[in-house]
Amino acid sequence: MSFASDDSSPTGSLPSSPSTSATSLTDDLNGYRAPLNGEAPEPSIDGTSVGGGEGGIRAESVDEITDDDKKLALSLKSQANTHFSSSRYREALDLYTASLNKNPFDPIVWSNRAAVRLKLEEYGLGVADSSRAIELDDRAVKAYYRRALANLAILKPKAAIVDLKKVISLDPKNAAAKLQLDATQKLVRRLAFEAAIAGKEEEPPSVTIQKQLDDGASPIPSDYDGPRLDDDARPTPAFVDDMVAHFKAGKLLPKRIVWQILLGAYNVLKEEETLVDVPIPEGQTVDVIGDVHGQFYDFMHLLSLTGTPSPTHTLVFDGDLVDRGSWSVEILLTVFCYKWLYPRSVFINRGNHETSDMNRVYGYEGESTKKYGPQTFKLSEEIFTALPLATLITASEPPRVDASPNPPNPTLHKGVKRFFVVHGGLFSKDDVTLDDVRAIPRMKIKQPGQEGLMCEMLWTDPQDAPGRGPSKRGVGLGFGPDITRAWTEKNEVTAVVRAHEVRQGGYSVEHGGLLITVFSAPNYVDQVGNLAAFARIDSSGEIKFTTFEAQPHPSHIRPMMYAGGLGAGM
Ligand SMILES: [Mn+2]
Repeated sequence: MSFASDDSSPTGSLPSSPSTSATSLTDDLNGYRAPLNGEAPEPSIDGTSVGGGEGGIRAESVDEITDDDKKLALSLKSQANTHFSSSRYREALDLYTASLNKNPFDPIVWSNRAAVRLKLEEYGLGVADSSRAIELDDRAVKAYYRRALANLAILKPKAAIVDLKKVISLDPKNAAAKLQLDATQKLVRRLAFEAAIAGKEEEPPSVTIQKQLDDGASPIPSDYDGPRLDDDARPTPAFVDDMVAHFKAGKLLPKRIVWQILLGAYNVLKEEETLVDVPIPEGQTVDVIGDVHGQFYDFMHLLSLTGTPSPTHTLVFDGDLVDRGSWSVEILLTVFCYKWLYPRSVFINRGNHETSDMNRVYGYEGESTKKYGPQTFKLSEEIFTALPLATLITASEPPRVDASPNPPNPTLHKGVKRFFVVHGGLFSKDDVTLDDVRAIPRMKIKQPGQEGLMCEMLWTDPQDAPGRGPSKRGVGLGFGPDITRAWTEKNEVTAVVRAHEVRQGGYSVEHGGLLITVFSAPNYVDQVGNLAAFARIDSSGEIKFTTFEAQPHPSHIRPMMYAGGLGAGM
């Protein structure tokens, strides 16, 4: 399916620069496709059944494979290795798959493809590929190690420990595995300890900290020369600007101010519904921002493109503000400051990284504790439970007659478009309604766990195949275009807008225009080389995308540097 690009489509007042482009939805209905993507179709989700390649069937025994095919498989493997070492993971993935289609009996290729799966955060598939390598060679050290990392990433540390011990028994000098085993064992002990003390009703951190502030504890140091808040007063726009400049200079705030900001935002967030209604007043726009993951310098560039929020300009952050990038605290404080300042112009959906167990593994706990102490982490854990799970953005004017034809014959609600904005995606059941989402007692449930509506909204991903399928991540599930169509029609939703998955071009439009992905962390974890994007929806419900590239940041501060040894190599 291809559409002529529409040069006359207005790009609004979006700033443009050589690294920035605004495109209309009509420019790219299919979203990004890597050049090689699809040339080596994966036969099934576990990659073990029928081969694609030139339409052949994967050999069932090694005797069926000709010497030529074995040679070709090795050549494809070495090409894949080259792409992998240059961080071209999609290309590497396709070439490893092509190699496996020629010769599915080479454990190294399965193991190498598992390494790509880790880079692409397809941890469920990473477990499957490394398991296949181990079936073919029970001494495949790297495969055990990769399977351990994949299990660790999906919070199965006990399974990881079994494999890490195996690595060390096969390769006693493996320092990385020893470090990882040690950190993982500590994590398991800590989780057991926390489970044991959980339930003993303690005073919530927000209450303790408010009392401390009221009692004058943690006063602002006399030599502090940064921005200040008046007690009990909302920040001003000038305060936020000064705070951001302070952060850019590599400085910290006094704990007192950090806590004032966190509590200020919390008091607003906890009063919101689980599904927040966001109307787009006539002539205004709402910007939807995907994962930013602690990449502060990219985040500031993003805000320069969207413009800062104001009473007439709304921003919706669709989760995953924190973890991985090492300025998660600075981003959180900036967004929370704006939320406190403009409660009806800034909205924040919870992502799967605004959760306690992910924060332990991916850096936010380490970072916030290092910068502002353990109480600050505890307070943010509590605040994350108050983040709404979804936003319903509703246009105020009917679609324009000259609107983009995507999606064709849009589903309207009372004559206008509306968009369901959620971090992950749709559900394991067909009959979930907007009222069901609104009724989720998010602050009682606290953490999304491994199943249920909250887990699904934070974790699921779209898939090309119809129906539902296992999650390539190992958490949540995949939902197909038919699921999206049925759900949007039933709920009178024009399209689902979500984040959660990196897109090489910054965004994608799938499922016949009904499923939009926006990812706002360019060159994700300093490695992926992707563009980032945000979506701008106008008051008639028309969506435009702006893409942008990564910005330089201080090079001594690396992603995952606060992750405490866990997740090395991920
Ligand atoms: Mn996510």
